[in-house]
Amino acid sequence: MPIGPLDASKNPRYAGFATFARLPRLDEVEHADIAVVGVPFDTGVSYRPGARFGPSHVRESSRLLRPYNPALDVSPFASAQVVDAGDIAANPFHINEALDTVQASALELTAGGTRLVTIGGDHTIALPLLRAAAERHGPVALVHFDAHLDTWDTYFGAEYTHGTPFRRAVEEGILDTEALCHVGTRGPLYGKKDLEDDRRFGFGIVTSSDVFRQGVDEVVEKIRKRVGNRPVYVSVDIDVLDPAHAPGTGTPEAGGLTSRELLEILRGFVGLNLIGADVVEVAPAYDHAELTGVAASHVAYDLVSLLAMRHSGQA
Ligand SMILES: [Mn+2]
Repeated sequence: MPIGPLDASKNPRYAGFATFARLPRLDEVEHADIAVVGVPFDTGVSYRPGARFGPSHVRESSRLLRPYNPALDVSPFASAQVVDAGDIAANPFHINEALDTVQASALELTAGGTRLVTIGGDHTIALPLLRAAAERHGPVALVHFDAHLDTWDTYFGAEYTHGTPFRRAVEEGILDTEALCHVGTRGPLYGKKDLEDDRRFGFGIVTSSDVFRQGVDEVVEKIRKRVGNRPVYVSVDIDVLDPAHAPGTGTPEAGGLTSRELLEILRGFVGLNLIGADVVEVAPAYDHAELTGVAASHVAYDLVSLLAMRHSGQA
């Protein structure tokens, strides 16, 4: 039997250590099927800093998550051993070294078949996480929720930033270019070439406007068709949400998804061959009333639920 979260009838939810959803730590179990791990790193940001405080904020905002997920009809913490694996100690002064550390740690954590849901940290960390995923599964499909494309080339000549991870990933051959999709993009770009480059890399785009105009079901259908049964990695930049739903982030753009739309799309992924996921760019200094933290913790909870369903043969 998996060790579950602290019993809320005996330990008040606001008391005790803030592990994700009050789950046990990795060192308290013999084997983890699914681990939530933090990467407190924001050296790759181009605008507002602060996502290094994301993991602790999301954990603190996750205290109210309960053990049964009615939307997916699963008790994720009973269907799989889920743990909090703490934080990966990424060097804040050397981006390349930080990327290597994240990749090595992800490989170490997944050595026994453990699936990861990573809490960022800025979006730079998706690159080493995808490198680790590709080492395990070969080039992976990617569903990328974000206000931005994150396929730009360089900033100030720097190749590894939070605006460039997916261009690097395509260049490195770690993505399955038949099955790439951005969801929720919007806002001004530098020029049309941004979109042309992105298309050349193989990405399909479901814009924020498409989600509004076509609706969740049609969008889910499109994504599922593109991904098929390939191993798929889901990367969620919390700025995919409208600033009304997630003000606590580094590069906010108006006109984003509601947290309801995002959760509903994710719930449409039941049965996909999900192999890992991240939720990034939560920057608590700009948050209010835990809006962003709560949204991110619920997104992570649904991702954990999808992995738990997959693990236990419920999907
Ligand atoms: Mn991003």
